[in-house]
Amino acid sequence: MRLSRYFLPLLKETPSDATVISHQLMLRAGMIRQNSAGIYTWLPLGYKVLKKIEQIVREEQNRAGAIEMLMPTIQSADLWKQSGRYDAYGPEMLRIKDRHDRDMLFGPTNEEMLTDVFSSFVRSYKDLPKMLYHIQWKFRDERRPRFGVMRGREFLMKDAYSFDQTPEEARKSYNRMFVAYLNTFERMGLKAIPVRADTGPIGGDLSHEFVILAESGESAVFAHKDLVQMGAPGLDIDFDSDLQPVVDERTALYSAADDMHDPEVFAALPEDKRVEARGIEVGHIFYFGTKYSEPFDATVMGPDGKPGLVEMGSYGIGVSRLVGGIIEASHDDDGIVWPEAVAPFKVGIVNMRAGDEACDAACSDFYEKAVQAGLDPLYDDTSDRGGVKFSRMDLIGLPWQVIIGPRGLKTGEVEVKARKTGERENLSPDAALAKLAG
Ligand code: P5A
Repeated sequence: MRLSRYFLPLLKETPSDATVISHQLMLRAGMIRQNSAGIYTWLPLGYKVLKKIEQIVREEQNRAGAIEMLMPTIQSADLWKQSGRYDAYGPEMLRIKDRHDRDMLFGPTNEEMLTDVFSSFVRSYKDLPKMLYHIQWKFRDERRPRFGVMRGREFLMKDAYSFDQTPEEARKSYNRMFVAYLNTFERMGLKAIPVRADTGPIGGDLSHEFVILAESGESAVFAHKDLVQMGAPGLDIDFDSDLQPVVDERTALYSAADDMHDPEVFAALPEDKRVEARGIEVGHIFYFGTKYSEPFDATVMGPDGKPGLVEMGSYGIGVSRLVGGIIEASHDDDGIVWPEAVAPFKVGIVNMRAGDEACDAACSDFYEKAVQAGLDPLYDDTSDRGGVKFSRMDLIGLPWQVIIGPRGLKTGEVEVKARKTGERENLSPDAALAKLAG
């Protein structure tokens, strides 16, 4: 992409209503624009990151055996009256009337809808287990939308739902998602730790939040240091094997969100093993048994010929929240520092003297080759000053910068800068391309 043809509306001033760094940087870097409180337009740069995060989430859901589908954003209130959550959900639910005066709503989550769909098709235990998911916009009329996309009113969620015949089988589904989540967040360059959590309006009695540690985090987190330092199981893990030991290894170590925190147990840990921090909840998983299968009469015939209610769980990832969360975890004084896996472009090319024939030709050549090599470059071909170009590149945080100017051209070299470390290297254009493609 040539910057002169792109749409990258940067802000010079930090908007005063943005209190956390990720919100400030997303606005300044032209990633989002607020339309109403907690409702955002995803500008091209932000949208690209959102899509990359979404794709990683999708790949890891598929790897764990979940099946993608798509449910609507607008739901009938009848579903929620049937589960009893229509009144219970309160003012967070955006209630809508259609032209026939029927009660509709913009879905804050989809337990009811999928249980209803599922129960109208599935009859036998032979059809289980099943894990279905979609990645769809949700609406929650939050009392205090804030921190940009991290607590929006309209936000993108991946929500998966598991259906099993027995509690034991349901626990296996829970474990699959638990492991898939650890891998998912690690692929994004995040260290997300699973902490015991309260189930709130979703219900059930087994639940974990996945939190990344950050000063701006909304939830208090308490955890054993070894849990915080533990790596993810890895993408080669067999999801058909017994995952309980993998989950046990982590859940045996103390961890809790604020609402599940037990000060006495925590205090019993060795002092140097206690981590008390703030966290951003990027995922939340629930096992709630028959809470929704009961009101929707979602039963399957067992091997003994008797019908039984299906056992369910649901599993959420805040896809749009992650965009802010990753920036909270990865930035410096100059701007965003994207982990490569989610970067909007991999390489930024800076033309130090746009208008100079030799410089333009060298840049165009490098740009074309970078496109060919699949490096997804953003080429700053504008006539702005060098200093402006450098700070813009640093702000938007692409992992690599290639600086091409008249001085280097004399020796046949370009300068390659790593955004994260600031390390610079002079290389021939071909060597630079090889390095970046490697
Ligand atoms: C699990 C999937 C649920 O809704 N039902 C379907 C369950 N869980 S949850 O914890 O309430 O939400 C799942 C994740 O969505 C993100 N999230 C938000 N992101 C941005 N703005 C919001 N207002 C918001 N609310 C929830 C969080 O990452 C949460 O873990």
